[in-house]
Amino acid sequence: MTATLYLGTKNYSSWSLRPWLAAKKAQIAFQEVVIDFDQPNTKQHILAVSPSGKVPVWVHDDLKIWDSLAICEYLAELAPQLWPEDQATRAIARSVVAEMHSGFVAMRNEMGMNVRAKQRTIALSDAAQQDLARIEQIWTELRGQYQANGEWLFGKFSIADAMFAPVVIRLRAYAVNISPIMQSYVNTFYHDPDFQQWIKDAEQDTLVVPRLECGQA
Ligand SMILES: N[C@@H](CCC(=O)N[C@@H](CS)C(=O)NCC(=O)O)C(=O)O
Repeated sequence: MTATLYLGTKNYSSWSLRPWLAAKKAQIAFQEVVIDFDQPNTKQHILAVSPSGKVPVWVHDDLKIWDSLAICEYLAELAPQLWPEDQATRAIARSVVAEMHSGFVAMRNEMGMNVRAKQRTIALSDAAQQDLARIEQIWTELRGQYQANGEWLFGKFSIADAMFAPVVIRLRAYAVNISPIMQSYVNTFYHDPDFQQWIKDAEQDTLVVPRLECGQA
């Protein structure tokens, strides 16, 4: 049986986007099931497939993997090109991935991922601004170092790009100033056919979840 990736509402579910994009870029076959947020039976549906009560979840026969990074690591065992080939480079990639997975809480809370939002006005706390400055530093350093090998953070697409994909959407959703290097990395995503597919799906979805809306249109 083909694997199934259970996702949250595509307009909002940043954690779902990450393994979805990694699997698409690695051309690993899967079917997807979206469980919409904030419906009367949302929790029940998620708990039926996910021990943590959260999405994303990757289900393949008896195997369930219920965390975005754990799913990405599993996908990389099927498709090792999802991590950089060189051991030291791979360690750096894992560092930025871990930093994203465990950090940037202020930015994540104040700039919720919202595909349909465009250049909304937002007042950011100092902590969120520091998160954005750190992201600029990571992207600038990596793009400077690996640009000869391709357009992604480590040249070729890797899990690091999957982990930062929701940030790219946030930078379009909210009116924040970004450097030319950041803008060119954002453009790389919007030219990517797999990423475009997620954007299209999310934009066609009409479900509005008020608690996940941030900023002023
Ligand atoms: N650390 C988890 C976080 C997963 C998470 O927080 N998922 C959110 C959606 S993006 C969720 O399932 N929320 C349940 C809900 O809002 O009902 C991961 O990396 O997968």
